[in-house]
Amino acid sequence: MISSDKIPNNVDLHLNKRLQRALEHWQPAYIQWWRDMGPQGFLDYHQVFVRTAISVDAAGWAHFEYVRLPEYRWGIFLADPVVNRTIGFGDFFGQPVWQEVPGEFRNQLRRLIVTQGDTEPASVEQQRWLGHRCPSMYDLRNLFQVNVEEGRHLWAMVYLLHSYFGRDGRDEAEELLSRQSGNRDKPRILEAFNEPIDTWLDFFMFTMFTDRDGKSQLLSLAESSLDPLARTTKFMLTEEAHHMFVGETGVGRIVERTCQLMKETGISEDVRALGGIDLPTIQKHINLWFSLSLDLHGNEISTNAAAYFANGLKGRAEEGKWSEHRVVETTYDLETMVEGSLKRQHIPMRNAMNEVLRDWYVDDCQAGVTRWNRIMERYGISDRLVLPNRKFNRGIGQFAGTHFDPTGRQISDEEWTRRKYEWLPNAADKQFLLSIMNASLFEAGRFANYIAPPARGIKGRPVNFEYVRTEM
Ligand code: BYC
Repeated sequence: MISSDKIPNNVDLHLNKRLQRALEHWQPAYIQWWRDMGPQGFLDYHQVFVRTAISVDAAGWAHFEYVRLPEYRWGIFLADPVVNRTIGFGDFFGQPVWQEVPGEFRNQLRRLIVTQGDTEPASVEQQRWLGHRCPSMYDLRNLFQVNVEEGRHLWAMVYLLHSYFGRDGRDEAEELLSRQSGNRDKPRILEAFNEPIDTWLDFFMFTMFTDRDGKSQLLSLAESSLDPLARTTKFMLTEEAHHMFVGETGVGRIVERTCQLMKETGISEDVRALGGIDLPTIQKHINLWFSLSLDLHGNEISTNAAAYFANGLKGRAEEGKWSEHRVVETTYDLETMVEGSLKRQHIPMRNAMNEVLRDWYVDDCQAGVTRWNRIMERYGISDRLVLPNRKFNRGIGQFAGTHFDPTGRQISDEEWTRRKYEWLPNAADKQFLLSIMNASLFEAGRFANYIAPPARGIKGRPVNFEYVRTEM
């Protein structure tokens, strides 16, 4: 059960006074960060209908109430331990999991936890102005739910840093509040978390594609030999699912509205003239956020990934579904770049673990895109949305520095420069989106013209429920 302490937790924090004091010392800095970098304009006079964890089992943690955002009960929640759990992969396969950090893996683990932790506040920073352009009260509430849970995920990583990494961990926890998304001098660690998210199309694409990287990375960390890391990330995954729901249904509702506008006026009519978002613009945003999120899986050939796997620190998604867990002999048939040309190579499977996770990720994304296409099918529209080839627009890994079109055809620098904005959003696209999102629709039950209402509301409430209320 979760305590009602100053820092809600299910880790018996009160029994470890030193840790409790350290976290209580970090807490005001966190709240200050939330005030400075969290959802701007909605911190003091609004109450939001959000869910808060009251226990980690399926029934107990989804407790809903109106909350002022700075008073959200962020805390430390770990999934229940698995009795006699053993390491599921790598060189230590079959040995008991670790409850403490082994000295020889300290740096690797710290690095993984810091990288994971850094993405959480980054996403809140990226999204902090979106409330002023929300398409409905329902969507505003979903944005804030995502934001408070990303804040909680930061708490999850800070708990691990404080508990297991001593002085360095405390320093890292402070650094997590001092880097800033998009800041030239102190940027966030991974590139996709420095991109601005100032339209709701970007937000939905981010929660669809980038939060899904969150899912694949958390699934692989949930297999970790460091048991507290595995249990922490396991509970984070239950929260992550809602974020992807927001992204997938958000884009789906935009696609649906676009289909309606296309039907109303004849298929070839320009949807933009009617204040909707045309399919080519939606496709460009898929191209952008999918490729940025592919980069988040790291290099196709990675000695870091091989070491993480060997040491049992970070596995594959759903490791239990694989038949062989040491992975010493097998190879991965990988497309690589050699002196500017594509070449297939067999590389040791452990070195390809980033790519193995990326395979899982691409399949999971494809399932979502297929569901969007069913909406168009239902409306009798023959256009289809697609994922670009995974070599397209890459900034990390084998294909960075070489250009490919969305079908995966290698192209020259000149063709890329000339045609880039056929495939990716340009300034005019951004301006158009901002023009149809120029004010917040803060009225229960009303939706912006470019998005269809959801099929149902939150937690049995109607779609026109007052999901965010203003205090008088
Ligand atoms: N941007 O061997 P490589 C989420 C660096 S999202 C910039 O391929 P590795 C969320 C790399 O650091 C999930 N730099 O790297 C979603 C290394 O640098 P050094 C977040 C990059 O370690 C939405 C060098 O390139 N969780 O939760 O195998 C909202 C060599 O690279 C990037 C995690 O990421 C990049 N994209 O793979 C909120 C899990 N990629 O050492 C939250 C933890 C690579 O040479 N992180 N580099 O200076 C990891 O597992 C790994 O760090 C990565 C990178 C998979 C990210």
